[in-house]
Amino acid sequence: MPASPSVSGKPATSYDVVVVGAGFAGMYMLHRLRQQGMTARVYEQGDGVGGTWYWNRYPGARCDVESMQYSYSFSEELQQEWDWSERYAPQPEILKYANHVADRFNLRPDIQFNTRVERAVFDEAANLWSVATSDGNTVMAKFFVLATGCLSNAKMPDIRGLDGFKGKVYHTGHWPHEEVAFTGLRVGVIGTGSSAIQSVPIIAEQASQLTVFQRTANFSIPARNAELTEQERQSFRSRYPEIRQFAREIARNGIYTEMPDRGALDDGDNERRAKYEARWTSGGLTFMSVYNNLALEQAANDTAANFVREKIAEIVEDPQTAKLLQPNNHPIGSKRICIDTDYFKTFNRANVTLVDIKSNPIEEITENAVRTGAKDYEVDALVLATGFDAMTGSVAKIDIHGRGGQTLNDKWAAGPRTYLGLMSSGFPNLFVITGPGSPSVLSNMIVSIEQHVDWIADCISYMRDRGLDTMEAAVDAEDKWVAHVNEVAYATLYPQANSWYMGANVPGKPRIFMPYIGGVGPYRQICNDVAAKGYEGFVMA
Ligand code: N01
Repeated sequence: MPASPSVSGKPATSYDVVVVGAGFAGMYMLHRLRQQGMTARVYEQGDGVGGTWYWNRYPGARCDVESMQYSYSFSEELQQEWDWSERYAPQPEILKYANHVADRFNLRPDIQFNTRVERAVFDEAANLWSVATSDGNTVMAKFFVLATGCLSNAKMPDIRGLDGFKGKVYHTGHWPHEEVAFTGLRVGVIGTGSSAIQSVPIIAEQASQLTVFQRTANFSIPARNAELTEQERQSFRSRYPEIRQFAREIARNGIYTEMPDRGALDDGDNERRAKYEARWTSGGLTFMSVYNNLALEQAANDTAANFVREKIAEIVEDPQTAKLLQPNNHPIGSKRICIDTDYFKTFNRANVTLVDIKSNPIEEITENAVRTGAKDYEVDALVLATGFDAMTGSVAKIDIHGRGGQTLNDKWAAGPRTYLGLMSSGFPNLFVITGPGSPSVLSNMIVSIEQHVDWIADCISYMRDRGLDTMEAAVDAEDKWVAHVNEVAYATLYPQANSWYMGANVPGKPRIFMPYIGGVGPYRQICNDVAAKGYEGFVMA
């Protein structure tokens, strides 16, 4: 066996498990491990818990999954006692919740903040991970768990001159902690994904002039956010057992909702329109659940896409702007559908301009303007709502060496390869929470996080009980899983879009559909079956 590279010569402290990230995944992982009497160290690069909700503090940031469902279910007391104020929780409230969880379960003593994990090397002689952190320390751990998040590596656009811009530049995924005041400023927003769609209406109210630079128009459904009444909260809480079970086992995306029993073309025009209208009025992500074939058949999808395009034309007063805002290059839902509060209406404001950078791309950013082929747009501040190097970006930032010194980045050079999205062969005892090849971003993240954490915790306990040292994905099981993930993805319309699901938003990134689209219920069943069969497809020693 070739010797593994060593990380540093310093004496190491030892833990059963090292976890990277103190977002919702890392926090629950720590809680479960401690319940099992294991020692764990969580490293978090921010100075607080909350992950996504720690970093994404842009105006209007809120979760697009309803608050009563976008919450932990592992503690009955927690879910009964926490009061969500609105149908969709705003970022500060979700962050407060994350902090509450950290305090309630006394997690902080085992979390080291302001520390990045930089390198991790599997020591084949000792069957231990050697983990080097940005504070210059190295620790050893039997298990190494990546709770690094799927949308945590903010992507700066590669635009000439950006560094020379004299005004302030903000990325939505890296927003300052202090209040950002746009009052009286000319602001440019680059990008029109979920982050822009949430922030544009708020920035428009503050800025003297807002220019939105759009490359690709996006489908968005009204959120219909509202305060929750105590009665609504109570009604939800009393039904939690049924709601949580449905979300875990039946709903494809981990969200409790009515399940469609027919396809879009099974209804006549009037009936179909009435159903879309009802979902448009009730608002939210479940718009795509009106019919059971919207993600599968182009003709069915067109009916929903046309409905939304018509709505945009109704809302936006200037016909040319309306046309530009109507998505026309991907099936509805094949990019993560957005939900908004008054996004399209914002373009009726006198101080808001939409610039089509598809036909006139941004050429450069000057000291005080965004320059397209057509003209210079003067701005005092720039908001980059340009998204993330999704799913693999934060994993790739850690220099991970598995068996034989192979790096995970080398292994994943042509796209991520995992078995069940949980492990990658050649990297023993390394687990990824909501990794590529699992439902993750196609689901209510907290449902998927809890499922993975429980599975990993049970697996670690199984190994401990049997005195096993290592576990890793078998190559053939991994190959079959990768093929299966691809097969189910290509049976849908999803791969048609240039989405971050496909890695298409990062130049040079392999074009692979990364999440598993088979649905959280079937996926959970597969994972449970694998465990019940003594972790079939994994090699344990
Ligand atoms: O990022 P995105 P996001 N020049 O990648 C454009 C979750 N989320 O932060 O489509 C010009 O969706 C890019 O254009 P194009 C949610 O899962 C959830 O908005 O590549 N433009 C696109 O318009 C979401 O899907 C919530 O042509 C450039 C935009 O920037 C995910 O996070 C809220 C460019 C990026 O859109 C990511 O959303 C927010 C360039 N060089 C986010 N580079 C909720 O829960 C990129 N763009 C509500």
